[in-house]
Amino acid sequence: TTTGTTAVSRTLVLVKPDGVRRGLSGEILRRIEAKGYTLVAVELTHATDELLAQHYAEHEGKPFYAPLVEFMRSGPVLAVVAEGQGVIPGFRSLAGATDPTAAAPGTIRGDLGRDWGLKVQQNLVHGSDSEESAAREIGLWFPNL
Ligand code: RTP
Ligand code: MG
Repeated sequence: TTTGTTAVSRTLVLVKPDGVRRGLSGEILRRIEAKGYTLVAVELTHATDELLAQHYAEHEGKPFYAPLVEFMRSGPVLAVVAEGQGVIPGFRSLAGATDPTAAAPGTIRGDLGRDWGLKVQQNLVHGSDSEESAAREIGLWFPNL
């Protein structure tokens, strides 16, 4: 089991522009807090091309890269650092599968995500996928933390 002795860590969560536009920022923060994670930093920000290029460097060259960056530039995002035991995989469990139609009920994307008529990139949230990604992404979005 991963409970009990799991180290406290931090993850970067983004409420993407669709989530902010639809007024779901509070609901998403509520789910993070209700799980027992602590909010360390929260900032509403309009991401620059430069920041997004760094954030999504692993996806550069993929067919969905350009539409993804364009979508992420379409409005403000809520950048969040959340802390807790096992928060990196834990938040990914809360978020659910990348595709909102496949995401299980009970998850953020499963309960709230709408992908009909939309592209799969409009899936409400981002969550860091490893300790290395979390450290790198927190440094990009919160250089003063
Ligand atoms: P995230 O990074 O946003 O937490 O999501 P993820 O790990 O589940 O997905 P990832 O594979 O890292 O992809 C990053 C984001 O790119 C968009 N995407 N579009 N086939 C497609 O059109 C496609 N595949 C991925 C999604 O917004 C995904 O969250
Ligand atoms: Mg990812």
